[in-house]
Amino acid sequence: MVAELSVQYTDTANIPGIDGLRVRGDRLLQRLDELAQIGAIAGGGVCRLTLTDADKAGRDQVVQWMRDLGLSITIDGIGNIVGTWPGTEDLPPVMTGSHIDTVATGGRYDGNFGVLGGLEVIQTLQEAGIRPRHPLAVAVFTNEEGARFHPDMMGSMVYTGSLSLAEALATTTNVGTTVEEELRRIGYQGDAPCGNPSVHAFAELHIEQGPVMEQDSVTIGAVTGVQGMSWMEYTVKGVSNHAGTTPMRLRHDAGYAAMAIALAARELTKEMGGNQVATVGSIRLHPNLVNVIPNTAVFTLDLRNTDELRLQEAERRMAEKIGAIAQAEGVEITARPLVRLRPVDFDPAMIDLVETTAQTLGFSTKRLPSGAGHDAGLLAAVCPTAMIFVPSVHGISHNVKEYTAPEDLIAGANVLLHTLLQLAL
Ligand code: HGY
Ligand code: MN
Ligand code: MN
Repeated sequence: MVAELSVQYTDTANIPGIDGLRVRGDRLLQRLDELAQIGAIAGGGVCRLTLTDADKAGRDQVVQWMRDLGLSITIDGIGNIVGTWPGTEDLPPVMTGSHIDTVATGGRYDGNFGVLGGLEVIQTLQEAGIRPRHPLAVAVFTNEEGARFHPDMMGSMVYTGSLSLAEALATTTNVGTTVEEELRRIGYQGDAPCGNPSVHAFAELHIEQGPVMEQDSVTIGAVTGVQGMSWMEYTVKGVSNHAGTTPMRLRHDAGYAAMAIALAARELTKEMGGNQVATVGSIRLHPNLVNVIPNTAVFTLDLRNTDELRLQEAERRMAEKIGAIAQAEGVEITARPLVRLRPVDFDPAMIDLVETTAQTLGFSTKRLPSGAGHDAGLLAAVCPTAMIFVPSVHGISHNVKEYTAPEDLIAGANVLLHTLLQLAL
């Protein structure tokens, strides 16, 4: 889906004192390090699952930094935090930001880099005495990861109106708590309206989380869009029996069926080729005992593709494979959709802006789609949107070993600074 919107922006090259402006890289790295201490886990990673105490502590820290910058802070009904620095004119804000919730084995840059990069840009402009016409806003979207409560990008879905607040608040985990209960518990259920935002343009700074930029030795990614994703949860019902006495021909093994489906998903990616990906990331067996044939398996299947028709084909072919496996093993399989997002194409003028801004600053660039989901994928429906990528070492992410070189982080923040300036001046 190409955003029908397009954006005008100011060429700032001839504005005195602008083109030499750079962020304070040391301060950005310092904040990244400080935020990473909240929910720190062994190996240098971070566990700040959404709406947990660690997420609250991270939110409190970012809100404090926003207060220190004198931003006006709003919190909406799903807990999205927006810190705004007023412009010289009462115009729709130019927005940046991302998320600070992480997966359980997360790195310190995924999401956090986009939020702290936005704060660094505002502080740099404040210190330079440059106040743009448009307000500048930094958003912290709730539950981008979707690791504890599905779907992912929940906060930006509600912010842009593609998921109702009521539906999001009622979402439960498999241990019974709801999003609303957890938001209240950590004190982040706000009253700012959500669902119909007025944003001039949105640019998200993020690590690539994949190997492409490193392979091509590129510093800045001008992201063309976000691939589509389909998350399903399957529940397999079989028959528990003795692992030793039950002949194979009499088994209805829920665990075997689930794992056969995982194998079939891998086979499907080989059959389809291209950039079709498939992941069975979580699986629970019951009774989960060494000598009992499982009667229940609950697992998730994450399918993604940059092409909507290919993603639909993958979904269709997996449904056929699952039906055949269920019939052969004599088990019952029910499916629960968790999230379904079509591929998104970013506004061409915004992609051009990121690319030319990075090249003007002297950085190598590459255009590429995002393999990961992002809040920008939702903002693209309501305003001209872009993403700025920096490389991930060895393409690792959602892993404590996630790492991006400091010079690349600072390069990305400087591209964000000048991209936002051209949109907001
Ligand atoms: O799953 C994703 O791509 C994102 O990290 N939520
Ligand atoms: Mn992210
Ligand atoms: Mn992530």
